[in-house]
Amino acid sequence: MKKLLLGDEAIAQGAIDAGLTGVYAYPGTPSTEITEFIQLSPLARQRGIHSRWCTNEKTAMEAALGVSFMGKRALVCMKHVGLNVCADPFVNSGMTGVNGGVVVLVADDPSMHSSQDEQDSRFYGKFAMIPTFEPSSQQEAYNMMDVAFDFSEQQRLPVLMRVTTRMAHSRAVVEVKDEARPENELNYNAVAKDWVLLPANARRKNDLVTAQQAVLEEEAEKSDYNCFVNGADKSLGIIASGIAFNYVQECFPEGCPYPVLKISQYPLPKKQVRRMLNECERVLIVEEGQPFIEDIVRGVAEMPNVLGRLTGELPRTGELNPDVVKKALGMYEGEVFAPCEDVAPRPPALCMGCGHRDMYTALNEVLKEYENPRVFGDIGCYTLGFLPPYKAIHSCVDMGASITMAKGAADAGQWPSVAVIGDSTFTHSGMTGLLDAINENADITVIISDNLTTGMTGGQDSAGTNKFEAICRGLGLSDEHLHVVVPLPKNMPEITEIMRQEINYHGTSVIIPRRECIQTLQRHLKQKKAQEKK
Ligand SMILES: Cc1ncc(C[n+]2csc(CCOP(=O)(O)OP(=O)(O)O)c2C)c(N)n1
Ligand code: SF4
Repeated sequence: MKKLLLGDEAIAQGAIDAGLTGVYAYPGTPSTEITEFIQLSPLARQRGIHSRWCTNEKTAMEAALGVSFMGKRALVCMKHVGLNVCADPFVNSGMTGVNGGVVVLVADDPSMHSSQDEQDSRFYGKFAMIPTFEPSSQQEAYNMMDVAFDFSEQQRLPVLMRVTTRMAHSRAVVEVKDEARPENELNYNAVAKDWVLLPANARRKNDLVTAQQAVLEEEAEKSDYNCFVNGADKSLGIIASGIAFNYVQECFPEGCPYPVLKISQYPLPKKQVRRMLNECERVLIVEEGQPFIEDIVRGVAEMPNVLGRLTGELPRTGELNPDVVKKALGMYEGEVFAPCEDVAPRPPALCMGCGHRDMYTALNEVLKEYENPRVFGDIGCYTLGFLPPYKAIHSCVDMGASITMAKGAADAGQWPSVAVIGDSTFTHSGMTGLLDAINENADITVIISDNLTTGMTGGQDSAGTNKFEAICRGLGLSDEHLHVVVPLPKNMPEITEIMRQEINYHGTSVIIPRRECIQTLQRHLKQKKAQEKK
């Protein structure tokens, strides 16, 4: 059967068809649509496939390991920076290995369309000694999911599958199977000595996994996803990985005259790379993200005939596209990404009527009264409070950093020191920092701007909805310094008074402005109306 699917949807369909038991994920562009597709899939519902959002990427990875421990198949999805958050279970899963298959799908975002850095997840695969797959088309992403689960069970290791924004967010026709595989049966093959990483067990596993790297490399040499396509003109050879292979193909609609080595499975198939180096005068390495393959191939000897991002043939940073690749091949002279003069720039802004607006209006009003106030922001729609007209925040580093940075600044002598964090970000990574602050009664005011959803990534459920006051009390905050307000213009006098009072209190306080995101509110109202009509 043929379907028109986003790369993310092809991955999701592939996982369902491979006999998935659960997807465990925290939203993050460009990976969010994978879990959303599974949530809406009739077959996934019928089979009871787990698809509820997790609190963060670490809880997602650990739950998936639990599924695997019981012999079943789990998919973990996240954006690239999420892999930092779940690095501890991810790296250690290379030591424990798996029982049921585990695929960790990470969507990288070169050019940082909606991210704070451009990290390349393939480094994590190498570092954790975990085999890595990198599909070059939507069809391959679909097919690979089945192969990746089988490979994971065969090698008893998780598989990291890395995609990038264009793969995740572009559509293609994908041939899908008519029937999904059944789920694995529950089994008790996971043995405690593999999973209890006491030093004696871990050392044994470390030796085994290190020795297994040669097997994984052999598998990569044989893999159908890595292939050497010969060409008559040996003045140049091209090594292209993942979606960059597609870009190379687009440059040569009549067929490429040069030999091309396509890489979609790691560890790097070194024999095939050596063949390319031996047979061709120069080798151009085309890869999306950082120069991961190029760095290995050039090595410390800095082989002068190996070209790519490190030598300036391709840009050192940012996303590739067929024009950039054509330019590197000397086939295109024009300006790449020439700005279109007819389109006026539209800086992003908070929606009209958004509660974060009223929160910032109140905060700015109050902070005018102080000398050198500092506001530590976090990641979500409310990060836009950095831009005019609010210009309200001074930092945004990673999820949860607002509270801990505000505490560190207060430790350093800063006052007023204010943290602004969203509800989903607070449960993702802010709660532990608040406990640190409360334990030392740090002189900070924390604003948890609660819009009852995970707004920035499209309005997914937020793990802590209806629980924030209880969480703050449970962490030890006194009721006297815990306030809930409704961020609306008519409530400005009350909100500003509470903010002023808590900033002047020299200890930890929390203010929760709570009003539903306008976008999810509209969606909920529409759904309600539709239900009433039925
Ligand atoms: C580690 C990590 N995971 C996921 C994301 C993607 N992401 C950016 S903001 C955000 C959630 C924001 O939700 P919330 O804190 O409730 O604020 P809102 O957008 O609703 O205002 C997510 C999931 C990220 N930037 N970093
Ligand atoms: S999506 Fe929701 S939270 Fe984000 S700016 Fe719009 S109204 Fe505000």
